[in-house]
Amino acid sequence: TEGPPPTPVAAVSQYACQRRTTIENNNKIFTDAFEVLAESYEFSELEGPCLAFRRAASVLKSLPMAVPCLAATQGLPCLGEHTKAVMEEILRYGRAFEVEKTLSDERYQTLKLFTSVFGVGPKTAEKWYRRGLRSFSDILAEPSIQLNQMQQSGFLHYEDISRAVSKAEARALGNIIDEAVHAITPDGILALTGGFRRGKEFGHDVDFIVTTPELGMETSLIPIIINRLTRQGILLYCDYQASTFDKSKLPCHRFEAMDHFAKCFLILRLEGSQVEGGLNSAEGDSRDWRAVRVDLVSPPMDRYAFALLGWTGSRQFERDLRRFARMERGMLLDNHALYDKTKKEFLAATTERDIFAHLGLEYIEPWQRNA
Ligand code: DCP
Ligand code: MG
Repeated sequence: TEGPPPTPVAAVSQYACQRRTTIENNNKIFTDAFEVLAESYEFSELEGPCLAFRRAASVLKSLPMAVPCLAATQGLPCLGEHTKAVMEEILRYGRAFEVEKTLSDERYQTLKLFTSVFGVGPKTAEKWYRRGLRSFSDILAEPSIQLNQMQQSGFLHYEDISRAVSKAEARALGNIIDEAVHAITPDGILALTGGFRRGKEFGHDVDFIVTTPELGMETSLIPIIINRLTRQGILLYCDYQASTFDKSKLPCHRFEAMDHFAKCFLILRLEGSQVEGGLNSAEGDSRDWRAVRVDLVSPPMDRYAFALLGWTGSRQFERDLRRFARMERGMLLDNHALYDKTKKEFLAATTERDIFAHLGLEYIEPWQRNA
């Protein structure tokens, strides 16, 4: 008895850059669980299992429907024994023991709390935890702790900057930066990047690229913008990092968290009157302004496409672009350039499409990069 031939299902790639992942996540119950475990492993500096859970979460995010049973994960990449065991528990009981245990773990809770402060990374959080500190008041009452400028601002504006930034607020900030850029140079270029470029409704900050068509002119852009924001009285915090970009040292051989372009990490004061529909403020907060985190990066124009691709994210999408380039194409990609190791040459690009084409990848739209 011969049934109909099985319908061929397009295989899901192990690389996020060969999948289309919108903001619609049909497997949130699993991916939230995986992200808790990934973060917990990150706090313990166990990179292997951390990455495994991040990859598994990313694969499930790309699926057009919720996984109904473990059998449905047949043939999916990046799902190992451990991830499948967690999924099975969630399918059966609606939750997984290991995740529950992690969420109620004092160390996890404390490190999560401490790293939620702007300027506090896992290293600092761990150091404070080992000294027996467990709350913000513990930290602020400890005389031997010297907070740096960034952390002081992080605590000062904690309420505001830990609340999500809305799309309308991102748009209002875009107007402010756009005005500054064009007051400086009429042919200045401003582009929204990060999560909002991927179509997210909310973000933890707003990311922009600012540059000029004339090579070299972009280096003065951020300092002038900062000056202007200061005069407007809306600059609450500024960490400016001048460019350390050196063409002769291209490209970096490993994934770097930071590139070498001029950039600044800001906290800006946003007025409610500037935001269509008003501020996303806490209930009972009668202020007509809020503090928001904004990042600006300023690559030279001939690096624009690489910077845009690198700052649009998501992080997992970026990781897999670089991994794909290295493993499948013998190429090195970072936020500055693409290098072909076989041909021993740099591959130029003026658009993101050029970079995908050099890599032999189908173009993935920004809103499909929510891996
Ligand atoms: N980025 C990266 N690796 C890092 C930091 C940043 O690849 N270590 C890139 C990818 C990110 C983008 O920069 O998408 C912006 O960084 P954000 O931390 O602002 O991340 P998102 O904008 O994606 O998310 P959020 O909504 O939390 O701001
Ligand atoms: Mg962002």
